[in-house]
Amino acid sequence: MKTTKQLEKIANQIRQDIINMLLTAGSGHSAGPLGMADVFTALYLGGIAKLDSKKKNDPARDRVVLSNAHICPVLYATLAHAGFIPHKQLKTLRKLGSPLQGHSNNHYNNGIETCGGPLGQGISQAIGMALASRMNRRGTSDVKRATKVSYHTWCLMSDGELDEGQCWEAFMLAGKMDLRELTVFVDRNNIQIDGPTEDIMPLENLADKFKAFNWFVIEVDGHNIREILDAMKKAQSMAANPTVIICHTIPGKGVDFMENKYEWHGKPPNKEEAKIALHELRTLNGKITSEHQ
Ligand SMILES: Cc1ncc(C[n+]2csc(CCOP(=O)(O)OP(=O)(O)O)c2C)c(N)n1
Ligand SMILES: [Mg+2]
Repeated sequence: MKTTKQLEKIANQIRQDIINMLLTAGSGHSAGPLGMADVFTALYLGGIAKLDSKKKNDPARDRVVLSNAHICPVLYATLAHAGFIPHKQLKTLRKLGSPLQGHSNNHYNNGIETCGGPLGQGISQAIGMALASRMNRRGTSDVKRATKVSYHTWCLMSDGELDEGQCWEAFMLAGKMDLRELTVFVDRNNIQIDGPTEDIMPLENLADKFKAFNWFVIEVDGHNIREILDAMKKAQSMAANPTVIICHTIPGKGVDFMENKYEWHGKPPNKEEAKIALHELRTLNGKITSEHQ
């Protein structure tokens, strides 16, 4: 079991990997991946979710669905740190023939469960997986009679993604089915492709919206790994409702000139910018301390 401090250091290394990958690729998304590094670290390396690179085809493994698949650099870097893919593969991001394309896909038996890209669709896939978990356990298609769960499904979504109407149809179904086998992380970073979410399509009060759909809501500081892990534990032990963990994050986290700037939604750093970013992250790495050891 890793300490919080060790996890924080890994998250920082993942951020450095993201910068290097994007620089080499010459295209891709910066803000979302940097902002979600702590959540991905907690998810894959925090010891709560059943995700083990040695058991990547185990039917009882937990499922992860990346619905906002444009942030896949953070998924790839985390998979490397969790032993699912070789670290040196990261530099093939977006190259012809590489398993690591600009949006994630599941053709390579490397722990990635779904293809992504079209926002709003991953949540429906995740609900299908969560329902399948219940049916498998019971050996019945009567999902309402199920009592125990065989695996948990973790779905990652973004705030701009919630503008897709399909999400709300899916949330309604998960609420109706009391889908406790499902947890959604929403990257609440307040930006989307063209600007601040509240200017483009206001989402507030987001927590109340989910509650109205019969979801259990937890809000966390998306950069506090201890808080994220505690929320995951709570979500796993739910008796009835599906859980949403609203993760308040800073887009571009860790790189001063990228933080909170929607302009970094979909562009990579150039050479000079990458140098500054890496210097900042490396300096931070030396300073990481945590109250929760
Ligand atoms: C169905 C669909 N419509 C549009 C897009 C193009 N698109 C990609 S990312 C994005 C912005 C979504 O906002 P968010 O995920 O919150 O951005 P971030 O916080 O990661 O910068 C859009 C519109 C898409 N991938 N899928
Ligand atoms: Mg966003």
